[in-house]
Amino acid sequence: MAKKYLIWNEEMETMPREELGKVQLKRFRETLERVYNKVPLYKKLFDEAGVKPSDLKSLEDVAKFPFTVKQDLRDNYPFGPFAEPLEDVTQIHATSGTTGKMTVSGYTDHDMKVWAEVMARVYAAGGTKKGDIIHNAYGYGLFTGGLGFHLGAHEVGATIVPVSAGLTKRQVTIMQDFGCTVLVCTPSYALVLAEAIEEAGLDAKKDLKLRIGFMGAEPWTDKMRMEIEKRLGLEAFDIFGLAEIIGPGVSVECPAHNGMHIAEDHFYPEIIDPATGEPLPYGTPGELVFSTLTKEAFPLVRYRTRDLCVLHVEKCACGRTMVRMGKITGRTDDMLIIRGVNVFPSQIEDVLLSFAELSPHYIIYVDRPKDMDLLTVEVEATEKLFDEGWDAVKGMEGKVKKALAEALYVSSKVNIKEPFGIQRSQGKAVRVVDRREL
Ligand code: DLL
Repeated sequence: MAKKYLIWNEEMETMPREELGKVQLKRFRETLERVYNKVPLYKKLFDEAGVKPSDLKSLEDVAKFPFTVKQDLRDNYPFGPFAEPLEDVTQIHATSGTTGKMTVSGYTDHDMKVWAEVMARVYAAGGTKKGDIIHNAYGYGLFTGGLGFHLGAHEVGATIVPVSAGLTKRQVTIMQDFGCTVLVCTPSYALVLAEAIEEAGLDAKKDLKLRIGFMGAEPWTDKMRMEIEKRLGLEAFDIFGLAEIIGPGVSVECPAHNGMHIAEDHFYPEIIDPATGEPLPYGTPGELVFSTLTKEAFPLVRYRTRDLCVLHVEKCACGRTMVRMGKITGRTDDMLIIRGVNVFPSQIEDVLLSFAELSPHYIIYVDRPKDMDLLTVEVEATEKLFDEGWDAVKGMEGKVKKALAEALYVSSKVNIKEPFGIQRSQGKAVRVVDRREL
């Protein structure tokens, strides 16, 4: 490839896989010792499963060890899973806890260095360097997005503008006046910003200096990426992470755009069959499981993320040897079962974004009138479609309904709303409202 890629840590990121395996094995053993001796939760889990840290003779033995699940963390809320005394924990984050108790993550100084390192790899993968001005619209606070991107910016020596989420009009002014070159925010908020830029009468390509975007924290499709790139005039990179493992920085897309490279020297990935827990080979879709290899305060062994994706090990054009994960196609817990058929929101997004007459804002409702599941997709018309009138909108509803039925194998109701008829989000977008349990 003609393009010269930036790699932050050549030694680790391009390490031959055999050598990497040795590093992983050594670090995995250390982590097992650490959790077994320091975290009562793991002493119990390992004893119940009849395994000891010394049973890990090769990476093939990983599958002998028990999984950790979110409920384990909730049962030991807040600090039970920590392996270091609280006085050595220098930063704490937590997930929102919308589906139960918050999950709390702790970091020692060493863990903060690991986080800064993996976030520097993220920034470099997209070509960020000293001289870049980063507009950080991820939320600052207990959410790991804002502070994770902040930390990495210092590591690469770029200038960080800690805007955080909200006050969208002001964000546009800041981007323009400060000459921001890198935008980091959720993909749904990137679209909100694109709209605000257009509303202000600006053309992102001419009036702004954005070159690169790192979008993540929620699922998005490649079609959504193209839409964001076109409207914001930047190259968008998918970035993945979760608070339990470190926050953003677990994996990131490189300019080859064929998956997200996992920082495998710090996070050990596996794919399992979500129903049986059996490990699956590379190339097979399943649930993503991570073990941390270098974390001190909050190490995790075989943590079930509930995210669904595929891992690829074939060499990448960018030179990195680290495994790539495909886009998250859904979660084991956001998969909708509609009249017995498995439906993922990403499949619906894919169909909606293939229509130029629709704008990429949508929400999915599931109801159960008369004991029968009803899937309703609400999506916005573009100004152009809306101006064509009622008949055009109704005709389009029929076309979308047909395309959805072909892609999902279930029928749905489609409501096309007026422009701005769907509520905008500032952080992670709520795409699915399942009203069946309510
Ligand atoms: O969302 C960390 C993050 C911040 C990642 C900023 C990227 C950018 P949590 O709040 O713990 O952490 O949520 C983790 O979000 O298990 C996935 O279901 C989802 N998720 C995160 N990144 C992506 C992505 C942050 N790129 C949960 N694509 C994860 C799809 C993502 N889903």
